[in-house]
Amino acid sequence: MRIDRIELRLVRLPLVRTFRTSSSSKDHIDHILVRVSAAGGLEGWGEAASPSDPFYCPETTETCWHILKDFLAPRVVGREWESIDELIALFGPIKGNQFARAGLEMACWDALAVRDGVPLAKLLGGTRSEILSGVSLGIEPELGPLLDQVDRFVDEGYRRVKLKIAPGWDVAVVRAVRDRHPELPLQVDANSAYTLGDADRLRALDEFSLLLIEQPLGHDDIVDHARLQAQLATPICLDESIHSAEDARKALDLGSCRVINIKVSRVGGLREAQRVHDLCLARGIPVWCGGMHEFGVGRAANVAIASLPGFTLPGDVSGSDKYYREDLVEPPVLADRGAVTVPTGPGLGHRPIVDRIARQTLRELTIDDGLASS
Ligand code: OSB
Ligand code: MG
Repeated sequence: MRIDRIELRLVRLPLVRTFRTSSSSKDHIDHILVRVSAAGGLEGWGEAASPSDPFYCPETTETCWHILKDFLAPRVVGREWESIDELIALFGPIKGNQFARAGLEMACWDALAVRDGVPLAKLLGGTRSEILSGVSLGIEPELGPLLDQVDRFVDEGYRRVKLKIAPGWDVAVVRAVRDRHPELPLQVDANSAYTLGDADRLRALDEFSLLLIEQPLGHDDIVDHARLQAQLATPICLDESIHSAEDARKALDLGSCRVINIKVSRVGGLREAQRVHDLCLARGIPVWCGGMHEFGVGRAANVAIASLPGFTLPGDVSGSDKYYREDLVEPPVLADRGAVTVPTGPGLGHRPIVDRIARQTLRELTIDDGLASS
């Protein structure tokens, strides 16, 4: 395979509802779509799903643009590779910048799968025909609107609910949801808002039979998480701290978590996501697919990876109507009673709607033979 041209597009979509976490608030999402082209009209699509601000992780939309434009794309354009591992080898000494890598790698996986006429899920080793999906609900100004959303998504059949928490929006909120839905599979996500000094407060969550507590402590920590896990009955799940299968191994060896949230973009792509999955499967650690409010392209990749056998917990890959009035792919990714069908067509299995993407594009750039042009 040889990619002759890489197109980057900064695309904006308004969210149907403002989304607040312990560290940020958003009413629209800017992601970079990556389109790779090869001989014979072959193409592939990817999505660099970085937040626009460095409040979840150090990367931003602009760092992704920079790394894609100046380092990743020029190393790939015009070069021959056969397997994804050979493609990744072209990235060479570039460190970190997982969201940027994931965007380009995803487009190359899609191109490979389309060329070979196989669904991306199959190429990745997926075994499921549908994935189980939950919803992630942001912090609200008041309890009422949160409870209304919980009721609505439970009615729609979503398989579990995740509540964003922060100091001051935690025990009472979880109690209110649990009182209303005693049997609901429920979990919480702190996005690094606590410290070890808050262990008593976090232990107070043990009485609500939560599936897990996601990333209570520092975004880059696995040591204090091990100390905290030893004091909690509820399993800790790591998100922000895990950027690779090596990180996952170390966290599991230390006892820092009992569950891992696999995000394709946070670990730098589908290949590394497979590796984290394989490690966890071998060690009996349940995983689930996290999300970054992906548009249809990245969402389709999430569906594909979540079809692997170790994804035994419902993920954050909800139907795109939870986020966007109109998505950018056809058919849209939809959940039916909390299940999303894994497509059987070649590649991502959801076709990008090019004119809609063009309408939502804020900036675009083409890289061919190593040179950028707007
Ligand atoms: O921590 O999982 C997170 C969204 C943006 C940044 C971080 C996170 C999230 C979510 C929403 O929880 C996941 C989704 O519905 O796509
Ligand atoms: Mg999280």
